[in-house]
Amino acid sequence: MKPFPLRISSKVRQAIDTGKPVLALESTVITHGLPYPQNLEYLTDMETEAEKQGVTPATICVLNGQALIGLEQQDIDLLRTKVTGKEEIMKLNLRDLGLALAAKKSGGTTVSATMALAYQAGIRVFATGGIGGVHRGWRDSRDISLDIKALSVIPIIVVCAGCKAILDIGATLEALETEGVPVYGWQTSEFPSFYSRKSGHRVTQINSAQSVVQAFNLMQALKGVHSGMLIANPIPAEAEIPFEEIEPFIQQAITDAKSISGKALTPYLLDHLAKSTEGRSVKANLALLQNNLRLGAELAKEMT
Ligand code: PSU
Ligand code: MN
Repeated sequence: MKPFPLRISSKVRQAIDTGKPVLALESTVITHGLPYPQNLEYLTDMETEAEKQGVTPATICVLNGQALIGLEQQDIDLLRTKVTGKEEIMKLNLRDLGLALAAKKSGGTTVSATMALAYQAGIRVFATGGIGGVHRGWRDSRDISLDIKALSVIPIIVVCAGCKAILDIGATLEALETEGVPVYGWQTSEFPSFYSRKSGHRVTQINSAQSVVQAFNLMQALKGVHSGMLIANPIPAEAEIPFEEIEPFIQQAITDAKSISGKALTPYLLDHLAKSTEGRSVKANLALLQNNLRLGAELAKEMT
């Protein structure tokens, strides 16, 4: 079997070859998670911040049928034209990757797709905003993100700010347990809920990068186990939107989303929140992304 084709950027290639820390970043947050132009600002800010933290950033996406690990300037320019709405850009999860390449499509990669591609490239740490999970109303819709499955079969450490409060957080944590995914709270014993530091759900606390990497390596040493690991890093206190404040906006978004399902749901809800909170949710989103990048960088450095 031929290996899945990847195009690794020159900077990422060099870092991998010389054993320097590399941090994977996803791109659905750029194509479908944040509004324009904040999404493009995020892209450049993140790349700069990663370098500042001493890691090589590997933003992962699919452009014109090529799976990219790390972006060159021309890729950033191309992504820019695509997200300004001039061309079609898809939301690609893990199961979409084969056809996306075969049919020469372009798309942002979700957590599941980014994990798969990062693993192919030999990257072991990945920072995102929030993972997908079990949607509220899952009893009827059965909407459970492929991110959960990916975390159970791809050995990568994923740093997130918890799962979005638009989900059923308790059910998401239960699903992660069923799938054998270790979930740890970064210096907290409460699972954060993306915009808020709290959720009312308990997790095991972990306090140092060394403990994370040791625990991860020991899990990998268990024969037959290939699960990833989820590190939940609460949003910085100054950027937080308290649970009680954001909840009514979420309720409204879910009510208005009645006719929306499948892949379109998460982007719809995020967009709804951005509008109803007058940009406050976007600000919080950017703050937690940056915070996760810093922790991801620390873990990537510990890993090497
Ligand atoms: N978190 C954000 N914005 C996003 C997402 C997460 O702040 O856009 C994306 C991630 O890429 C995640 C995906 O993997 O949403 C989950 O989508 P779904 O619920 O359709 O599986
Ligand atoms: Mn879904």
